[in-house]
Order: sequence, then structure tokens, then C-alpha cells
Amino acid sequence: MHIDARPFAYEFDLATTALVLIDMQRDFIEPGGFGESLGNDVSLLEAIVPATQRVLQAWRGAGGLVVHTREAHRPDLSDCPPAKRNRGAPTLRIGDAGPMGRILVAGEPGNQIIEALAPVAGEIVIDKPGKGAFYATGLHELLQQRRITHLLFGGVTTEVCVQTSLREANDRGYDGLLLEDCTESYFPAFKAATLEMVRAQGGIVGWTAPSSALLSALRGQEG
Ligand code: C5J
Repeated sequence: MHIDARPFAYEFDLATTALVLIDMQRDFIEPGGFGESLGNDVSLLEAIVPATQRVLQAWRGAGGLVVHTREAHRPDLSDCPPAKRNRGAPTLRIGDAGPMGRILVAGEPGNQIIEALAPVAGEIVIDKPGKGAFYATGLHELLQQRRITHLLFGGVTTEVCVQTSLREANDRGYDGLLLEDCTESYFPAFKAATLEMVRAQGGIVGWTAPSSALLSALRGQEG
């Protein structure tokens, strides 16, 4: 299959490609979570939910592997370095009790993936303590076991956890594509800059494409 992408067409096989949705959690997308505690307007992120849901449904329908990540710390915060917890002056720090439970702590209501994109049986769910999906998670090994070579990325936020994960994937030898309308930032200029820097220099980090291009590729595969 191929996707009309930038800087050039992206070739992939369904059997060796995974859809990776980064941190589509209430903590980032809904009021009262981590994103808002940092002073962000979280309503901006909601805009990508319908497109991401369409991609998820189509990818599931095609039988593709789905990986969901959550930025999540252990309740004792032993995997949250002070450098991360004490940075800046948020209204609530990681581990503090907020309206959706403890901020960025595994198992808390705010730490769950939003209902519209909730994982289903058979999908991989990765709890990650850092920005990147590969750091301290075992994701690379899980993907290697399944012979995955290509990764399609969506999620939040574009320039933080999504871009870090895409770069980590690139360094590990995966061909990564970022779905432009399935990723969002609290800072529109940062999203735009990330898309540019990923595909610059002949796709130095990877490819970008609108989700419609992926959906067309999947439709072409039907019947
Ligand atoms: C942030 C993330 N922004 N998922 N996390 O701290 O991008």
C-alpha cells in the first residue's frame, strides 16, 4: 500500500505496520488534568478526536495492530524524577490530587484514554514515564516480536510526546509517518513547525500526511 505523503510517497504493508496513538488521555484533553495544570487551553486538543476515531476504526477494520500510550507514573512516583515533577510552577504537580484523581498517575480517572478512543481487547497499551514511547517501556521488543517496521503516529502533544516518540522510532530503524490531522498541540505554531521539521531534508525524521490519504489507501485495499 502507499500513502500520498510528504516529502514523498510512504510505502507500507498492513502486516508490518502499527498505528501508534500517543497519550490521548483525559489528563491532556479534558479540564482538570495535567495539561490544564500547566496553564494550557486544553479545548484545542479536542479538535482531532473525530479524525483520529475515523482512522482508528478503519485501521481496526483492516486488521492492523494498534498501540496506545499513556503518560503514567507509578503511584509512589518512583519513576518520576524530581527534575520532571518540580519543573515550573504548575497549579498541580504530578502526583497531586486533582478533580480527575492524582495527576499523571497510573490507574487514576484522569490518566485513562478518552472514551472515544478507548483501547479494545488485543491492542497494546503502554504506560510510559517519559515523553518518548520507547523510553523504559519495552515497546521496541513488543514491535520486534510482531515484525513491525512501519509506524503511523497520532496523538498529543505534537511537539512533545509525539515528536519525541517519532524520533525515538526513527533512531531504532522504523519508518514513521505522522498523521497531520490526528495530532495537536496547545501551541498551533509548534504543531506546524513539528510537521515541517519531521519531513524536511528528505524526510529526515519521517513522513507526514493527512488522515484522508491513509483512509484512501485502506479503501483501495478492500474487496
Ligand atoms: C506533555 C505529552 N506535553 N503527552 N506530554 O507533557 O506530550
